[in-house]
Amino acid sequence: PIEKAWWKEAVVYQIYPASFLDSNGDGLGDIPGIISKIPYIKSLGVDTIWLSPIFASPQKDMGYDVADYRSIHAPYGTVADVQKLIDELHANNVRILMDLVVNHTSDQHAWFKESRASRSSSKRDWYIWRDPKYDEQGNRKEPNNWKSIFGGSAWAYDEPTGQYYLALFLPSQPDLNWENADMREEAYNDMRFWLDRGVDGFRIDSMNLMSKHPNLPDGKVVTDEPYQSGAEFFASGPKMHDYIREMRTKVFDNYEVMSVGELGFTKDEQSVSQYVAKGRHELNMLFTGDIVDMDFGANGKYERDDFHPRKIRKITNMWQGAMPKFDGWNTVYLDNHDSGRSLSRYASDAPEHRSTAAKMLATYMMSLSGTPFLLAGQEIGMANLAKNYGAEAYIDVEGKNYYNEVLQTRGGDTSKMADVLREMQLKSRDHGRLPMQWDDSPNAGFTTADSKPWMTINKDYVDWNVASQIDDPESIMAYWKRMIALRKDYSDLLVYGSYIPLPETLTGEMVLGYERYSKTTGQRALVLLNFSDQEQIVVAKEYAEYTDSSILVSNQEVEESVGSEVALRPFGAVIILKH
Ligand code: ISL
Repeated sequence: PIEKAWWKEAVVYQIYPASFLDSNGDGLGDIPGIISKIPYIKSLGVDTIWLSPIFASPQKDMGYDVADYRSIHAPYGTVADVQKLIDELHANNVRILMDLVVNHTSDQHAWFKESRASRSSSKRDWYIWRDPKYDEQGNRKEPNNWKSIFGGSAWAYDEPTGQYYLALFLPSQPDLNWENADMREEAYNDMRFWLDRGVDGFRIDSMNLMSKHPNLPDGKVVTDEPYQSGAEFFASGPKMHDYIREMRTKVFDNYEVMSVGELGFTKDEQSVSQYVAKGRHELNMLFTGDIVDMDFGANGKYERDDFHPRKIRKITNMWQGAMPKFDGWNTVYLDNHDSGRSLSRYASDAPEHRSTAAKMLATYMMSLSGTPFLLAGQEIGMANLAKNYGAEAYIDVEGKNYYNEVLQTRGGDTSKMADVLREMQLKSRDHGRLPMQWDDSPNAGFTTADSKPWMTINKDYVDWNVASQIDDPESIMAYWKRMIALRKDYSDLLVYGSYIPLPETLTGEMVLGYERYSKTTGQRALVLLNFSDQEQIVVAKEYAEYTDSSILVSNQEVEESVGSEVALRPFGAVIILKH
């Protein structure tokens, strides 16, 4: 049987600090705002929060560009405020994960300022500097053809010292050189700084980009664009596992740390297993990106590719099946601050379906093996900005860069951008960062009525907000609370039980179905999730053993006892427990 652990049973609530609650009317969420909502967080039944970065930062990438790991972005509060947050969470038995962004820093970090000061700086080698190349005409060129994840070259030229530095995200986010042992030690000290203050763990940003291929070779040419991905040479590089093990033995093992690595580009079972297989002594769990990429095109995020339930079946079956093979553990999530809301992309935010669809997704997340992470707002069915918002509503750098790149190729003609806007309406990172909708007062109770929120507030807050759901037993929020409680009550089955996929031939292509089984308790459950806006009938003949079983939970009206057929209404979900 799977070894039990608190971090396997945890239910994590992701808070995007800028967007949770503004306590001082400056239009930006803050730490005191989060502290004031601890009773609310607790009432949901979640027991851990993950805070996206709150550190001192010029905010070129919303804090994923850290200028000082030991101080707090002033509008969010102070280190003392964060200490109070940690202590009050702990007093309520809620743990806290911080976002650890150590693949890169801000160019405003003292380390980088020193590094760029001169070629002979003692910190020169803390970042990745290379001489220019020159073409036949003698024009200066980047050291290789890698493309930045946010567009353009992955190299930025530093005029005064005549070299390029590597920056896989923005030019203002230079990549650290993990080969340098002094740099690693300083990063470990910063981690200890927060662990000593009681932080319970880290979500490690862009974790598998920390080790690059030492020769930084050109990426494989697959497009006719000037820059190519190059990810094969910067993701899960040769020293990746050495670094994680060192971080573990030197830092994490001295505390009770929960570690969650963000894995980009690495998708195959074999490579993934190396990060979390028991016995490797590396990470507790991972975010593999495939679940938030299901409607991305083959050539990039903003290329059209419709979601189909077959995709979630494939990814779910793959990871639920893989982890037990190597005694690994994973996360379960559908939303984060880098994506559109799953409700709008994989289910439906149409008024007639919204509540049922949000509950169906909750049923999915709470009935799988792995540690669930929900993004604040999921519990009230927050959705993407609607189609009638124009380009100006989108402010995130990734989407904006892409929009402007395409706009340029279309001669700056904004009337030709409808296709791009359509994709942004589904996938822009802004949707995951919309301010929390607390009530139906002006500015949704996120900030004072007369202040200007940092980010568009979705007009649908009038109908979809915390206040309108908190006392309604039929609400999405009530359903989430029930699901979270069920997961705890049935942890042998829902957290630790085995996962048995149901074939598409049995469920039909629009329904995701699986069984959970606990050897320890003998409990068995059938989970059926309708990912379509049509009624679906699942003939569960082969599962006749369910005939006299009862409905553990459902988002639709169902009989206490089912026969050999289960009728799922649009976006219907049901968990049937065999006694
Ligand atoms: O956001 C993405 C696609 O839209 C991803 O490619 C994302 O950039 C990647 O998963 C890494 O994300 C993390 O690091 C970035 C930061 O911008 C993201 O917010 C963060 O989650 C750089 O620190």
